[in-house]
Amino acid sequence: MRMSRYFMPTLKENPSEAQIVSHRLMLRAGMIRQSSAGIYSWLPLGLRVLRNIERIVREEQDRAGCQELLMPTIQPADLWRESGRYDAYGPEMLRIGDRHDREMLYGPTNEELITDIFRNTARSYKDLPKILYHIQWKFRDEVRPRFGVMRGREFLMKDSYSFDLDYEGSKRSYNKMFVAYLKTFARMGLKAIPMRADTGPIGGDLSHEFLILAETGESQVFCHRDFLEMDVLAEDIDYHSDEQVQSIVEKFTSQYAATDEKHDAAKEQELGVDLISARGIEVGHIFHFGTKYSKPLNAVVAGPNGEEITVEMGSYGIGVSRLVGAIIEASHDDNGIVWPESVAPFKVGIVNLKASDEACAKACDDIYAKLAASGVEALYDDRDERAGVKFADMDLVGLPWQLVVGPRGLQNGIVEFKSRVSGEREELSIESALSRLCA
Ligand code: P5A
Repeated sequence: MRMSRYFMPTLKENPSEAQIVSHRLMLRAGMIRQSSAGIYSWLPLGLRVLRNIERIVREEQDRAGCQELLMPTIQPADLWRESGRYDAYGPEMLRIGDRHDREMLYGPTNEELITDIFRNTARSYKDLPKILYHIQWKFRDEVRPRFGVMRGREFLMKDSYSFDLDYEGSKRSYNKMFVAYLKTFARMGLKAIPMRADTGPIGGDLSHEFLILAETGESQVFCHRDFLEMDVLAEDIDYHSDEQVQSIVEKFTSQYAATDEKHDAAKEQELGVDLISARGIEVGHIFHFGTKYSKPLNAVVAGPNGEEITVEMGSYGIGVSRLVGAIIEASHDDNGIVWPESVAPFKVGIVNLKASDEACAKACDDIYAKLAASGVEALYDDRDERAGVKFADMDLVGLPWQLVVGPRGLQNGIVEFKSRVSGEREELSIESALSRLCA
């Protein structure tokens, strides 16, 4: 993408409304703009990151055997009356009337709707197990929307729902999602710690929140010091192997980790200096709630002997739009964002130091075309701006690599190749710079 044509309204000054670094940087890099409290438009640069996160989430869900569908954002109130949650959900739910005075709502989550789909389609135990998911916008009328996309009112969530015949089956589904989440967050360069958590308005007997530690986190958490050094889950998982899945879950749950609400004060004595207390950002939350929704909504299948079996369920959420902010909280410096390569909006930025110089422009055009031909996405600063402005913008936007092309280096066929993470610069021939990026 040529920056001279790109819609990327960067800001030099820190916007006064932003209290935390990720919100500041997202506004400054031209990724989002607020439309009303807790509701944002995603500008082209921000949308590229959101889509990359979505893609990783989707790939890992599919790998774990989940199937994607798409449910609507607007739901009928009656379904929520059936589960008993319509009144209980309170003012966080945006209630809407249509032209026929039918009561509708903008979905804050989809347990009722998916259970309705399931009860109208599944017939036999042979239809199980199943895990269905979608990636869809939610609305929660939060008391205090803040920190940009971190606590929005409208936000993008990946939510999955599992259906099993019995408790053992639903525990297997829960464990699969547990492992898929470890893998998903690791691919985004995040160390997300699974912690015992309160089930709140979703309900159920068992749940884990996945949190990344950050001073700006909204949750108070407690965990064993070992988690600071834990390896993120890098290996490939065979989701058909219950043993492998279970052993990974056991490894991560064997050490103490809990959010504020589930914290056991006795652990403070027991663990002593090994217990750390910190702030965390909740990027995912998984729930096992058995028949909480399937029973009132009568989601049953016929068992092997024709008997009726009420299905056992769980639900599993990832805050897709919150992750954009969370990744920035975890990865930035004084100059701006430092994107992990897996979610970066572009892999490399080409900085033309002298746009008015014909040779320089030609070399940059050529590099840009060659990268494109190899499928490498580049943000090409071809603007007629001072070098200082270009460097500052490139650092702010945080692409993993920068290729700096100036008239002096070009005379010797040399460009500068800079890593955004380490700040290291190397002088390379154009060919070797290209082959590094295309490798
Ligand atoms: C699980 C999937 C649920 O809603 N039902 C379907 C369950 N869980 S949850 O914990 O309430 O939300 C899942 C994840 O969504 C993100 N999230 C938010 N992101 C931005 N702004 C918000 N206001 C917001 N609320 C929740 C979190 O990452 C949470 O883990």
